[in-house]
Amino acid sequence: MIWNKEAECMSREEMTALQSERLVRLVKYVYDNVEFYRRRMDAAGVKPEDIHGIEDITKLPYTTKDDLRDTYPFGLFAAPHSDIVRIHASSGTTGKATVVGYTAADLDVWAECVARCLSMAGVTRNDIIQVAYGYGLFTGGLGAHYGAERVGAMVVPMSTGNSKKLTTMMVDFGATAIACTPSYLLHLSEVLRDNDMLDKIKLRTAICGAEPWTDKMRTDIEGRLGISAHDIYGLSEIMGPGVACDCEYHSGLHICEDHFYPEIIDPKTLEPVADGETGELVFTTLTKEGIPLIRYRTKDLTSIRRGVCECGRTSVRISRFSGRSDDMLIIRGVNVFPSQVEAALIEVEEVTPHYMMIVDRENNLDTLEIQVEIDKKYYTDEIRGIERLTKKIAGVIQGALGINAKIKIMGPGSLKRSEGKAVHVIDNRKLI
Ligand code: DLL
Repeated sequence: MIWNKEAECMSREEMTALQSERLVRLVKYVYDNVEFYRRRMDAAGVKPEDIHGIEDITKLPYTTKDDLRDTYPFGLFAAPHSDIVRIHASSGTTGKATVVGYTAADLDVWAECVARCLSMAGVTRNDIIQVAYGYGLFTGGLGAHYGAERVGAMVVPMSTGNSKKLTTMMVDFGATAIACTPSYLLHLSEVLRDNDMLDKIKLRTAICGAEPWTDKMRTDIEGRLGISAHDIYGLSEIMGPGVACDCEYHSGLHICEDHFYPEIIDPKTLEPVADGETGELVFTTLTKEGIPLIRYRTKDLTSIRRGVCECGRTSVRISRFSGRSDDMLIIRGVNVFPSQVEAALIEVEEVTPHYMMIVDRENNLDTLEIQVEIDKKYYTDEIRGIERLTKKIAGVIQGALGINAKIKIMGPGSLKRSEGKAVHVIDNRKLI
């Protein structure tokens, strides 16, 4: 195990002192290097000299995903482009992605944080780990990859997709660990079972995240595969996977709080809530150079717990996530906003703005159907015309969301109109 005891088992006083020192440095850094923050802080009447320690954090303004979108692509970068060595991106609320940049030092911190999380899941240099998060702009693949290399494990960079190949290699290589989404791991357990391979695997531990899941689902996965499964959390804006993870006691996710300072607020009043109460998680990146964020509203709902864990770590813990305060969906590990579908459909002349997204789960894989209402002008019951239009819309949606959706063309006026706020999503997935 690589336990960074110095960071993970600090006394509260030491941690507060470290966070305070880092916050003071961060605030000066962003004020000097990011015009957006200089303006925001000026507008809020707060200067770097007003921040003396972590207790002053509430004087600082919040940052949101919209701020990233409005400054697309690089407006919030604090380091010069010549110092940025990697870019990642995730879905924005409409057409534009939110883009994040890392300096070499940021990548080093990231690998360290993921390595801490993998160590919580019991991964060591003796493990063979299949990384089955997507590699590419999504942070999951490369994030888990470099963390696993930092631990010294043997990394198999599978990425997502080919379950047959993955399960065959799992057996042939004797993989002992896997990093992937929990729903995909459930699916893999079925592929293994259907191919009589369950008793041939050497899997011991799994590091699952990037989408909501439950303790019941964890114990289900553990029972089916005879492994221990761990919950890893993160978001690209803050870093990627590795912001927090749960240890063998599964009593909350330990935050790497020497790098990410957490607050829980009421999403309506924006006031802090008491420990143990559910609210929106907010992070300040204490050490990031590429794109440091102050009081970033994650929209993820959770509660915070303090006190020493049975494992010995002293870091603040968050509970399993109970949802989001916005309408973001996670479909096959990909973040999807209904507004992205809306923005994409506007480009298709033949359809009206009425649409419905139906999300479901078949064999533990998410499915998305989008019902789209055709404009009266273009309505025809000619099959070939409908097929052509279906294909066209599927292409537009794939381009906008990055995932395939089944498109169902509906006749004019056939989608139910809502009397209040329009309902665009039916999510039939039941988190067991
Ligand atoms: O999902 C990073 C990641 C990759 C985390 C691999 C864990 C493993 P984004 O694509 O930016 O980044 O999506 C971030 O996903 O705000 C949550 O809503 C959700 N999410 C991530 N991990 C968990 C989790 C990656 N363990 C968004 N439980 C976040 C529940 C999660 N939701």
